[in-house]
Amino acid sequence: MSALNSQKLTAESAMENQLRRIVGERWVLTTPEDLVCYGYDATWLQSRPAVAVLPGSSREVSQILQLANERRIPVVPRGAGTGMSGGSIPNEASIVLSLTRMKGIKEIDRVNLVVVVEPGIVTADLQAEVESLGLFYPPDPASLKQSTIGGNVAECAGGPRGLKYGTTKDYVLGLEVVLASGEIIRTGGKLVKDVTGYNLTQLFVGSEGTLGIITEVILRLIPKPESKRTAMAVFPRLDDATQTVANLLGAGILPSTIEIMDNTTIRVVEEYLKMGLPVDAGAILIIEVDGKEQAIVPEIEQVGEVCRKSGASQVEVARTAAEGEALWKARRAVSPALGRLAPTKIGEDIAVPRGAIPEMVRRIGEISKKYDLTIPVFGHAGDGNLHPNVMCDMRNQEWMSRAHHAIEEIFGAAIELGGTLSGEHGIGLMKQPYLARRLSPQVIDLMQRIKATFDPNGILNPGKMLYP
Ligand code: 2HG
Ligand code: ZN
Repeated sequence: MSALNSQKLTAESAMENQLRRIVGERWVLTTPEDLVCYGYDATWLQSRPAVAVLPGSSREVSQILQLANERRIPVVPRGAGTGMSGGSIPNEASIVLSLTRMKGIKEIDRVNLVVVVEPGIVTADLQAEVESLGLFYPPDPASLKQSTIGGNVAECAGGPRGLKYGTTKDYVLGLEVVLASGEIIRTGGKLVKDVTGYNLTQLFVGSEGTLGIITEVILRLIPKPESKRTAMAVFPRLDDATQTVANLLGAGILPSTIEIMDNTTIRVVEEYLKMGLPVDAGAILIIEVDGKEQAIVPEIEQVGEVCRKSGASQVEVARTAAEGEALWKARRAVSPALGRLAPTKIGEDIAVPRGAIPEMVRRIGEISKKYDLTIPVFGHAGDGNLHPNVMCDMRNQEWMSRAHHAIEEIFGAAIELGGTLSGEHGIGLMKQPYLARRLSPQVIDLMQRIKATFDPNGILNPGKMLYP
């Protein structure tokens, strides 16, 4: 062994020992079989960190960051690893900081309509807890049964209900954050209104772990809607389905969701779940309305009328909660089911002004033909956020090159139509090369200076979102 290598190993084991002193022996993982579990997310990217550490408190997070900052070791925060932009992929020199042990609900404050949670709580668990008290936390990323609130905040996760209720950013009122230096700060509070100084809370939302580690979140809650109705509208023509979004919103209806699945998506989910989806349709829309029972009964009828007038051949309203849930099961199964079409799935996340949805979907169709690629389209049509998925095979260079050209053109079209690179998945590693397509050099420079102020040694999730 060379002198340099043995020095490196000694330094590594000294660092591991210090981490063990902070969190306890059991919560420092170093074997290859453990580390492999901390090197993936929901993209096709993979790597392996130097070490994974699972702190149990903000104090421990603070001590870990002090150590990492002194030694200039990269720290990659991580929840459940369901991210879709490579945000939690570590490099080989990194400490992965998994926040999954910190999963408590500290308080449900029914007077102030807030819940105070640790970052590792699973989104669906939090929702079930508050719903049992008649309260509601609306953001519903498709991964909600696995994803954690810390990750949702760091990526500003969205989901179908974004249309009526907004996304994670609209519910974060306050945070506890550990800075790169190890200092622990608090922003915001249990306040609906607060304009005291810069809005640092919102600066951390969607910052992808590059500015600080979120160790506590104060989330706004609303009363749980009394009832809901879910409908599936079947459209022979994709174009009619996309135009229906504007027709519904123009008719003065604000459903909680308008989700679209195109023909390829319908077929692949049907193959996977065998639940009787209309495999010959050009597209389906899954539309849900919620609120008071007396209000939603006429509202779902009106939804049906608008859909039929807009070209739907059939509109089926779920008769029971179980039928409604089956439709959501189908929708949430799209991502996993797409794996059947090709070995590699590059799931994009563009967002355009809603009026541009029909044109955006047409352009994706043209791009798919031009590059001879399967690009299923599904997503949150109601709020302008679409998921064209470019199907390819990372082992095949020629195929990947076509895929990358197609992605560039999809981003180009979205931006031309007044849109953006990501609506809810973040930039991470996957979209970083395209950042300058959407942000001006001045804005990127300003963001880089903000990053340097929060993290002068560049240890927090380095290389993500911004250029290093
Ligand atoms: C969804 O809406 C997720 O299902 C995943 O945001 C999207 O796989 C995707 O591209
Ligand atoms: Zn989505």
